[in-house]
Amino acid sequence: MRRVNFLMITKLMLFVGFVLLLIVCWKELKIRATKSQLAKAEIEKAFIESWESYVSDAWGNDVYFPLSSKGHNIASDERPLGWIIIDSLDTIMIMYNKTDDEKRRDKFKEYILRSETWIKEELTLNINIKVSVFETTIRVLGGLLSAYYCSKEFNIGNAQVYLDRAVELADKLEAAFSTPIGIPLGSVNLMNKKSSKIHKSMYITNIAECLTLQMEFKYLSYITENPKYWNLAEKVYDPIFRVNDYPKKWHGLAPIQLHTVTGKFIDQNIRLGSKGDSYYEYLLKQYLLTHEKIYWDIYSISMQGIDDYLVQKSNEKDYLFIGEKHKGLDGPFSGKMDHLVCFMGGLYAMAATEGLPLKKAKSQPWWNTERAHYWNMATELTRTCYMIYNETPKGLAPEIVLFKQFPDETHPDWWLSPSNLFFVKPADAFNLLRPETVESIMYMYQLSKQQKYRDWAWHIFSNFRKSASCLKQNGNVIYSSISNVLTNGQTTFLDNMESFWLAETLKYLYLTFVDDLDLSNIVFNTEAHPFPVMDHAELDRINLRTNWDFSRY
Ligand code: DMJ
Repeated sequence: MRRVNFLMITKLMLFVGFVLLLIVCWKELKIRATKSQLAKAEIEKAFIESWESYVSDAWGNDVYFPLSSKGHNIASDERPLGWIIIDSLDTIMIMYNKTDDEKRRDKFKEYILRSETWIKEELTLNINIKVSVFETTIRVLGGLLSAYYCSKEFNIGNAQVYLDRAVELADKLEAAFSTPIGIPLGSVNLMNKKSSKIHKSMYITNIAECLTLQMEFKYLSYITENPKYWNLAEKVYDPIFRVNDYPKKWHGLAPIQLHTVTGKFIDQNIRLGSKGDSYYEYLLKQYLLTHEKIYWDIYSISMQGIDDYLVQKSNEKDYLFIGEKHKGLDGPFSGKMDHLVCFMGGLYAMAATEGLPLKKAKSQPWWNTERAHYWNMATELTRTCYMIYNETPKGLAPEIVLFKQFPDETHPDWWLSPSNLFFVKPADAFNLLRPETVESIMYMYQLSKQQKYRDWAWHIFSNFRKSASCLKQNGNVIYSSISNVLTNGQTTFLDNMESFWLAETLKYLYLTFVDDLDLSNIVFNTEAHPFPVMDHAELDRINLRTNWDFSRY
């Protein structure tokens, strides 16, 4: 009898314990949900502050100096190109769609309609200036195309306005491709459609510039059913691969500079930072957008090259980082890592899962050791990039770090991180409000749903608010690049708010706290402008297909 009672009491206690545990978990989930709602609202507020200060100080201008309360255009004395308005528009549309606050929704609607009217009535693309083909494509063409997509998706504004301007712009950019083998020159004059060399003495371009146009041009072909744009963008690959015996000879890694007339690589400087980064990004993203297998294959070869030549672990604490090779694959390794490289965490995560939640991806027939390796790389690299923020006095990353190569390495003039892992040169200590780390954190959260990524995003956002913003006398709160993340105390501002703060950094931060984001049916271009994954049958119907094959070289 006693025994029975004891058993029953134990069972009862276990049951009560279980119920208590459920209550604690439920409460914790509720707290997290409330916290993430609050975070969303705070990021909306930061966007509104940044946007409204721009509107009151420099509406319409391409470049904004928030401290001096003025702006200017890319070409002085010329009309603006819509750099900031167009780059920001889809972030406003996303916030319009996802905000929990009705009053704010009205505010976002107002911003959208005002921008749309400006794009329709005031934007003049027929201007007599040379513009960077790359920057204009990723920011302006990309921004117009995603505004077209979001406008339809969220039922706000007039999508046709954006598409008309996108076609007009792409038809002007087309001139850049009229080189002997179709590799686009760096800049083009929008009025007389003459392309021009971006560097004075030679026709030099870089792999990021000429191979980061493909998503935008292909999506435009898809919407307009005009293959012209697809063909222009696609034909850049073949000559470069052919004349350089690529990817075989280079293990999928490409020197950053090349000649637009011959297509030949110019030097042996290999890196995933500036001038190299988005070449690798668009290999994977084209595969995700169009499902052309050729781009998965090249991406895969390149990732193997990165493993073999550019990846290292720090001497202590095992932080994985991606370095550089300045003198070819067989040359010495440099521990230099640009902040720009931090986009790779998110890219690896998308390569592992194709945008599906990790659990679901693991049950797909295509899940294999390669995918698992990409997920591991994503986890490790994102951890490193967050660590860099965490180490500096301002809690923000510098533009470039140099990982220690030997335990006793010293550089008296450089800053050494408290963990002893990396140096920062004085000239690299600035922060431009870049997105790459929060971009990777957004992917990691959305694909794994691990709370720590939301905590990291919130921490970085709080540091931006603390050290990269200020209340001006006129009552505007502004956000600006800062000159040094290595000092304690008051910030010195660089008086510049890059359009990617609105287009990318705040968007990725915001999306980290959104609950209903499906990353398997959209692909962000390199400036965080989302395009929908293209439908196979539609591609066949319009006759948009891959017209080249690298395996025969
Ligand atoms: C953005 O303009 C784009 O992401 C580009 O590809 C490189 N990085 C900047 C922001 O840091």
